Amino acid sequence: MDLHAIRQEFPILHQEVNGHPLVYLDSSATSQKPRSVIEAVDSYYRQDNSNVHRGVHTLGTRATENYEGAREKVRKFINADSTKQVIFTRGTTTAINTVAHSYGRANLSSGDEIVLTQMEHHSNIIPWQQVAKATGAELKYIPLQPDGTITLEDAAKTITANTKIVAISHVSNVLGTVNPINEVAELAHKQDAVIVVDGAQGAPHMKIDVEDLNCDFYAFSGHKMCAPTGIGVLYGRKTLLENMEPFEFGGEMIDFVNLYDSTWKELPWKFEGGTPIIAGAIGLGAAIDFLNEVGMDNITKHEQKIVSYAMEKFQALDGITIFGPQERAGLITFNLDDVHPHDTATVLDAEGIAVRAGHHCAQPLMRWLEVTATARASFYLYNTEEDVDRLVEGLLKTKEYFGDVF
Ligand code: 7TS
Repeated sequence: MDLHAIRQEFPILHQEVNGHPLVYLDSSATSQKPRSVIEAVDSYYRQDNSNVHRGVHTLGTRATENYEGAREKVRKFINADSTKQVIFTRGTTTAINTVAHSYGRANLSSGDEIVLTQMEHHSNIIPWQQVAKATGAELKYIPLQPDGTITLEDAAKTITANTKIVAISHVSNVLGTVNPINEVAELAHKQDAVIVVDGAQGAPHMKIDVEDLNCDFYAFSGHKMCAPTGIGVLYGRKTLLENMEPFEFGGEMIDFVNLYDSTWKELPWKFEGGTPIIAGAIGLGAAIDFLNEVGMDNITKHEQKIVSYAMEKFQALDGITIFGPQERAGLITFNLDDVHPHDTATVLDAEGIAVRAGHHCAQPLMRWLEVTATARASFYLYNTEEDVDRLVEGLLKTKEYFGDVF
């Protein structure tokens, strides 16, 4: 599929915002959805809507087949051994909380260490803070280099014999840094620790092979990879998942319930208490079909082309600070001198250009960068070089406008 054909699949892109054709540069927050995903959700509700794993009626059977079919698509997409290792969650946040709660609380005690990096999203910090408070474990952070990367020397120093869990983002949502997961996994395993990967900004943008990455847990969100909101995935090693207690208790996840005690279903269902996110999972299945049709390697290549083009244009501008390394995933976080990022985003919005401004749910990283907020443009498979040109024009207008003020 060429770029024009890809863009045709996204109805939302073909509209004017504030009198200008929309330029959507906020896919790291949430991606847009192709027609096939919208139609899969629509078709489920029109034709198959029914609860899963219950009863024998035809709609229920269809819904169950579609829901479990989506799980198989996810399994293949990340190259997991078995669908037992694919747990549907509400998103990355719920997936990490599941590990922190079910694995962390059972396996940590005073004197143990949880190792994070200084670039983590709040969703990969706060669950660990809470577990540390509950168990007496300690948090440690792998420091950042001036360009926002980590070194393996620092990682090796921070991960010690006391480390039980290493939790690290695959790709930073602020810096665009791609972390060396494989090497960090090796360091963690050498110390008998497990590695939990926050893949929220990884899975949408590159081919994921959980075997190759050698990770113990991998968490990601559907809504950042063309699927609906409210669906995500926790992948885990089978032996680890088997030994973990469920995080939520209730319907769907039980085997036998007695008055004073109960037993759980086998994997993956013991972690899916309550009526699951059926339409969301089906939408995620359709999103994976779409991404596979385009090809994950093609998506990575395209984003690299767009981000390199944007970096070149940005670096030619005066009075701009770019955060993060030169080699990066498809996003640029930046600030214009003397302009608050919210003002930048507001002027751009008036031009029909959507970028994000704020702390990007990474307040500790903002403090490390010595800013309170930044602007961020993030790219996906549907963005074009013309989008970047429009952004740069918008930034020049912003500077012109605020130049009178300062
Ligand atoms: N981890 C990372 C690295 C993220 O970028 C995000 C969301 C999350 C975890 C949480 O994902 P959720 O789907 O559970 O909310 N990041 C962003 C962002 O950068 N702007 O808005 C949301």
